[in-house]
Order: sequence, then C-alpha cells, then structure tokens
Amino acid sequence: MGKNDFSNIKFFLAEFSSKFDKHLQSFIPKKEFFSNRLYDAMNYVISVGGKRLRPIFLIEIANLLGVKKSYSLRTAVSIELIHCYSLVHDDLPAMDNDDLRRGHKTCHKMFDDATAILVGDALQTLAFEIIADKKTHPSAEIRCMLIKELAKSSGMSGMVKGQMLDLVAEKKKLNIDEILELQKLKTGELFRFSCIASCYLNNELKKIKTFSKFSKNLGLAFQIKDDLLDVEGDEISVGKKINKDSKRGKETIVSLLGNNKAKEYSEKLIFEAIKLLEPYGKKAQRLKNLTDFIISRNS
Ligand code: GRG
Repeated sequence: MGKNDFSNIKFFLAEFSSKFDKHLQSFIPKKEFFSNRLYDAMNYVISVGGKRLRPIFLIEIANLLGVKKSYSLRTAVSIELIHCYSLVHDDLPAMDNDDLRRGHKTCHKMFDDATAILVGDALQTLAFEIIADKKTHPSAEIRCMLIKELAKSSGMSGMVKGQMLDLVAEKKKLNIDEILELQKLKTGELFRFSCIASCYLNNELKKIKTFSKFSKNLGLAFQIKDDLLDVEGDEISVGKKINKDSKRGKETIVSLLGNNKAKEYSEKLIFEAIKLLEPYGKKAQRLKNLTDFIISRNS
C-alpha cells in the first residue's frame, strides 16, 4: 500500500469514528436522577477514543455484501460495546491493573473499582439488548443466530476463556501453540464476530466460512502488531503502558518468534486475508486497505 493510501485510510478512519461515536453515544442516557454516576462512567468509557476497528470491519463487510445500513450500524455498536466492556474489566486491579487506556485514565481510576465493574456489566448487557431489538433485523431467527454468535465469541468459549488462559499464563510458560490458541480466543473471537455478522444480517450463511477464515488471519495479524507495538511503540502514540508483557514475564508470539519472523508472519497472514477478498474485485479495495492497515498502524 502506498503512502497516499495509508493517509487516506487514517483520514477515513477518523471520519468513520466521528460519525460512529455519535451513534454509539446515542444509546447511553446523558443524565438521569439516581443513575448519573453509572451513565457518566459509561459515557466516559465510550468517549475517550479507540480505533473502532471491530465496527469498521463489520460495516465494511456489510457494505460489500449489501446489508441494510441501519442493521449493520446497530450490530457494529454492539460489538464495540462488548470490546469496551472487556477493556474496562481487563484494566481492573484484579486483572491487568492499568492506569492508562486510550491515552486517558482507566475507568476505575477515573471513578472506582465497583463503578468500573458495573460499567462493564452494563455495556455488555446493552450490546445484547441492541441486537435483540427488531430494529437490528426483522427476522427473529436471524437476531437469535446473531445473539448466539455474540455470546459464543465473547463468552466462556471465546474471549472470556482467552482471558482466563492469559491469567494462567502469568504463572505457567506457554508454548507457541498454546499462545496461538489463547490469542485466537482473547482477541480473535471478537474480530470473528465482526467479520461474519453480515453473513447473518444478509442471510448468506454460505459465506461464513470465507469470512471466518479472513477473520482468523486478521485477528492474529492484529495481535502480532499489538505485541510489536508493546515492544517497539511509544506510550504516547499507543495510548497505554508498553513493555507490559515482558515485565510480567509473559511469552507472546513476538517473544517466541522474534520481531522479524513475527513481522513476516503477520505480513503473510494479511496477504492471505486480502487474497480471500479477490472475488469482490474493486468493490473490496477499501476493505483490503483497511486489512493492510492492521499491520502498518502505529497505535
Ligand atoms: C475482561 C473478559 C475480559 C476480557 C479482556 C480485551 C481483553 C480481554 C484484554 C485487553 C488486553 C489486550 C491488550 C488484549 C489484546 C488485544 C486488544 C484487544 C487490544 C485492544 O484493542 P484495540 O487496539 O483497542 O482495538 P482500541 O482502544 O483502539 O479500541
């Protein structure tokens, strides 16, 4: 991808975020007697930035398949809410114990631990409430399939399981296969939902296989880049503490393969992901550029 394409993608992402964020915020009340603290904290979490990568992939794939915009937008809000909840809980002292997220104080530092737990719970349940609503899709069957996928990708056989393995990894050295499995669950599962949701929304279940494969490569390449930023990036651009994994003695794909091999591996994953979009020709150009951005980004 040329230099111009890279700045175009950054411009496109900024434009997307500003529109998407307004929509995201519209789901959370600004003020209400008695519940102000909860809503203030929820609004804080969704207003302090974030790249919005999961929503953007969901919406770009939806556009490619021709899904009605209001359906994909609501589903994209749901996956971002799940992602935000996971970050709030991950930052808590009982988990990663972080003070900085998206360049701002973490939720529990800005408010307190109990509020952060409730914020996570409320963001998570709101995600399911949005998908379950008829406005997301007129077919109850399709809404149920989406709810099941979202639960699977975020719950005990998806992200939560991955997070548990990650906690175990603090005490036990994992090998490369175990780390790949951990990352597939912890990070990859939400990307999988983002990439296959439109197959449900458009009732094109046959396409799930291709987009699952696409998401597998995307999620893994994203994680490798995340690990590389942890060792090569700077705290200001990344917006969170760096060198976290090495300080905790945690193995990552990068620590096991070395920076160069890990980089090569991520490039191969992205090359193969982009190849899966070939049947869509020029219509998929922006999605291809976004896919490439996953490993060229610096935050
Ligand atoms: C608490 C159940 C539970 C799960 C937490 C998300 C997560 C699982 C842990 C966060 C720690 C971490 C660094 C995970 C690896 C990759 C990841 C999810 C990075 C953050 O995603 P970005 O870069 O974040 O898309 P922004 O802030 O841009 O949305």
